[in-house]
Amino acid sequence: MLTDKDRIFTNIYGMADRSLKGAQSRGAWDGTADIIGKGRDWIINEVKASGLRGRGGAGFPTGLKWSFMPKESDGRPSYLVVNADESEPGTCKDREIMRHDPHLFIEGCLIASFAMNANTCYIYIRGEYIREREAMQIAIDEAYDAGLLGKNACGSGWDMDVYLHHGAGAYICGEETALLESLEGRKGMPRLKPPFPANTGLYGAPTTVNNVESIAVVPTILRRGGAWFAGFGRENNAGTKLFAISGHVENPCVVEEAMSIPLQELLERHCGGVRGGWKNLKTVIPGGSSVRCLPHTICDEAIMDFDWLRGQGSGLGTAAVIVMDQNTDIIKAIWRLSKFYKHESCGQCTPCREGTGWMMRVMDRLVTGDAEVEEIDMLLDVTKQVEGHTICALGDAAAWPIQGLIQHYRNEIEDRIKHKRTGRVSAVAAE
Ligand code: L3W
Ligand code: SF4
Repeated sequence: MLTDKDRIFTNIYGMADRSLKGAQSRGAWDGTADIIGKGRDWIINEVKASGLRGRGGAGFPTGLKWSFMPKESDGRPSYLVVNADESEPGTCKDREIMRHDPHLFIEGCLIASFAMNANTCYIYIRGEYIREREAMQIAIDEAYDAGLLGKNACGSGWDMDVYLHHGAGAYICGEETALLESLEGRKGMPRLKPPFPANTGLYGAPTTVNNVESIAVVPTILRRGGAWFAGFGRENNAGTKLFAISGHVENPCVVEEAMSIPLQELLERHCGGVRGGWKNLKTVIPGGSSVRCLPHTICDEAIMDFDWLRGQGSGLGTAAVIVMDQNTDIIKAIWRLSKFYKHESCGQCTPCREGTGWMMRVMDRLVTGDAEVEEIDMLLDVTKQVEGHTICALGDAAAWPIQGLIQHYRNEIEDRIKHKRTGRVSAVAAE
């Protein structure tokens, strides 16, 4: 259980002053030049020791990712690119950092850029985040005016520039290589990996792409020590974590908690519990929309971390916890996600381009009950044809929610088809 003194984001609800002065009074930019003075290897080793895993969805170890960057330049520049294109349905944690604690994030950009030998950092911010980009630009300007960015940033001897780039509203630009394409001025379409960005990234140069939260926690980790951060959560699932909880809870919120907190405790401590009580819970999508849902029986024991949720066939993803109570039409909820993924597919690979359309059209029929029972297995088969057969993770993301629906709620789908035949379709499904 996290106490206030353990929290990294002390202004997540925007109650305090987010300006440079306010941020400094809460500890931001404290001893930054000294941290940089300890050198690249020290920073990367400390981030490795913290156990920090990427907060954008995949959970790749951050220190390890940084260590892939070349130590010496081969003539090409190195870049840090921060993925602030937060578009995963249900996810709004990076938004709160950028709105209310932008200086911690910018300080993290400086330290991470130094650690990776990058003099330039691009922040790719979601196009719809207009207030957030205003807050970020004000904070960046304040940091330049105070000598914290630019030439000899913070008096550290390191030159570093930060540029804020506005996205234009495509979900796929949150995929790291589509983001790089978009940043280069092209249509946001994922690239084949390998090569990974650490070898060939922005403008063909070594690049690390990190999520906003991954970068924003770094200054505090380095001030308090990697071992401090590693002390929260479980082995391989360390640290504090922002959870964005939405749906059928009394008080939806974004909250920083220790990794591996039980789901029930998370909802009851911070959200006033499930609407109508824990017994009224039907299902939870624990990690943004791109993972399989957990039925009530599993929610009773659920631990909110990468490995536990992966072990259940789901995932922590972006830690956007979408709660649905017994009144929810789960078929319709997953149908809506199918529509989203079909719309957001960039269309360059066949299983995703054709498969998302197929899946959505079958879901169209399942949601109204106008399908044959055999189509459930056919749909499952289509999801398996898409999963693992595409250039980027969007194909998997479209397949997994449907697989979760069929795995846990097949009876409900069959009932709807049978009831439709007998003229008894629920009011919700018929809307
Ligand atoms: C060098 C290797 N680098 C992996 C790097 C790679 C990337 C990171 C993770 O994200 C997730 C999905 C959803 N040498 C490397 C290497 N890397 N092996 O590590 O890579 P990967 O491929 O595991 O995942 P990914 O494709 O980057 C997919 C989640 O993202 N998701 C969520 C999207 C939305 C948001 C948001 O709104 N904030 O993030 C959508 O699918 O959970 O697991 O940097 O280069 N050998
Ligand atoms: Fe584009 Fe979908 Fe292929 Fe990703 S999986 S590259 S979104 S068509």
